Amino acid sequence: MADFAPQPVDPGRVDVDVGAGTLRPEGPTLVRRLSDLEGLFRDQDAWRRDVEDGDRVVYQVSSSRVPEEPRELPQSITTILPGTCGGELYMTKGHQHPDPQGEIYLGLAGTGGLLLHDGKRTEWVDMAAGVVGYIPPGWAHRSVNTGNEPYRFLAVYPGSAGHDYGWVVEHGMGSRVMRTDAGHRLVAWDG
Ligand code: S6P
Ligand code: ZN
Repeated sequence: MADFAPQPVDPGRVDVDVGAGTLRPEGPTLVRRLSDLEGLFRDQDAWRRDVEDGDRVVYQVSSSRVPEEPRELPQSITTILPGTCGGELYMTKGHQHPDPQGEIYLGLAGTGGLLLHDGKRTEWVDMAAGVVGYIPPGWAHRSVNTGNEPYRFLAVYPGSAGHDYGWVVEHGMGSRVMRTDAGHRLVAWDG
């Protein structure tokens, strides 16, 4: 893999390949499998079975070359595959920005949702191509694929925001998003 050590990026154009879910010039790509989401799905027995039964890819994050450095605005495309684990829809791990700063998501393909939690309140934004989801400072966020096709979105966030995954493990996300015959529904978090 090439070395993507932080370095200043000249002004320029970034091409969004909506079909491939990549940005060019291309930075690092991160792949998250079920085994990377330990302790996050409610049904841990189902999660263990699914990990042993192929450990499917749940999502992928492809970044541009803009570094996660103060005052920069990195971009990435997340693609969440369709699927469920114990009836819970495939989702990202979810995180809080330790340095509370806003972020925007732009839906590119498929259907999904943006689950937000500030420790007390929980909000849900339906996402599709052309929709901007706004994440205010201080709101933990998790993305969910609610459809039968890959759900894909572009994220733009402050380079100094950081990513705290422990916050979600400690505080939860307020709701879980389950598959139903009609689509999906939010159910109360059970810790
Ligand atoms: C970064 C932004 C996204 C997520 C990505 C994966 O601030 O919110 O690029 O990193 O959707 O989610 P997670 O929760 O595994 O980082
Ligand atoms: Zn974020």
